[in-house]
Amino acid sequence: KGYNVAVVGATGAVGQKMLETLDKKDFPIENLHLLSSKRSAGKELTYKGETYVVKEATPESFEGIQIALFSAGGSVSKKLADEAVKRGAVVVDNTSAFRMDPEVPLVVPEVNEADITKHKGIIANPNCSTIQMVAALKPIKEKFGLSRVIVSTYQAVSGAGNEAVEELRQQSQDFLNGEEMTADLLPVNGEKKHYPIAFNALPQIDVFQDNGYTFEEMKMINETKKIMHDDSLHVSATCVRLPFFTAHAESVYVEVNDANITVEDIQQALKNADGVVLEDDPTNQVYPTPLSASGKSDVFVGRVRKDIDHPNGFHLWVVSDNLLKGAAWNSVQIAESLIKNNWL
Ligand code: 11C
Repeated sequence: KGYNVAVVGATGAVGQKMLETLDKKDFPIENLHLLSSKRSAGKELTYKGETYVVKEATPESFEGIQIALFSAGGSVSKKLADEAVKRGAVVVDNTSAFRMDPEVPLVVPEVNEADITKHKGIIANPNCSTIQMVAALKPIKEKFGLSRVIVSTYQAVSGAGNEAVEELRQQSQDFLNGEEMTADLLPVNGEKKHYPIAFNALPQIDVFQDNGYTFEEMKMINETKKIMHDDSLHVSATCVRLPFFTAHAESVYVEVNDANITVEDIQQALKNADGVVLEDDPTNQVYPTPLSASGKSDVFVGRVRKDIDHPNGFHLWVVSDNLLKGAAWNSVQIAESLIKNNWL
């Protein structure tokens, strides 16, 4: 038996990966509805060899829909998610619109799948850089306890959408041709200032908050505590955009609760964890990179090492495809879990 599924934001960077993932995982679909904002309506997309015309998402689009995967931006979710729920759909929302709402579970299935049971129609998919980090933190916290996390990210431009990918491509070409680079989009669409991303590093992802952190950094901090059910966990983040297309990398410093834990203990815990692949062999230069992780669903971890000074401190290098585990695959996994466990 298949389900009536709507993909909202089907033409975007995540929406396209959503379709690829549904196809690859052979998600049981009876009827597929591809929806978007007014701007992208009318475009044609193919799914399993069939052509679909993308329609503008309206409240009525959700009549008869059982599962709605939203990734068309927070304002679309705020406007239409409740309308979809009213009509009987369960919404998996890939925007930041409802993530911190206490009524809405925020889920990474490898970490807190059971939270899905508490849903009242909407389940939030966390921010991409949060998802890959908590997938790696979960086995460490479970086995050794966790008191502190300090993360610095190295994030791909596709996190900012297809237009940011195009901006990097254009600037790279211009720079190599000896021409002036123009910056219209990054670091943040609509901000007063824009800086080139090609051959650069931008320490701003999303807008600044009053406390001097960016919204991306605060997402990592707040979402991590919510997903891991631990408000006492100390989390701090610095998020940086770099000039590559796909997969976010993160340098993650953690403090565990026991000073006797070894690198091998951490490696073993990661090796046995769902959705995590340990690629850690420095003598043979084995570690994950954005290029090696691109196109794959797992979270890859390498460079596990003990802090030089702090007996409870460890450093990890965590890499994952931001559009797959960071977005489309995590959403589809939540939808699979809804079906498998009869939680729809
Ligand atoms: C980025 N992490 O790389 C962001 C994109 O809250 O879902 C994801 C934004 C979000 O720019």
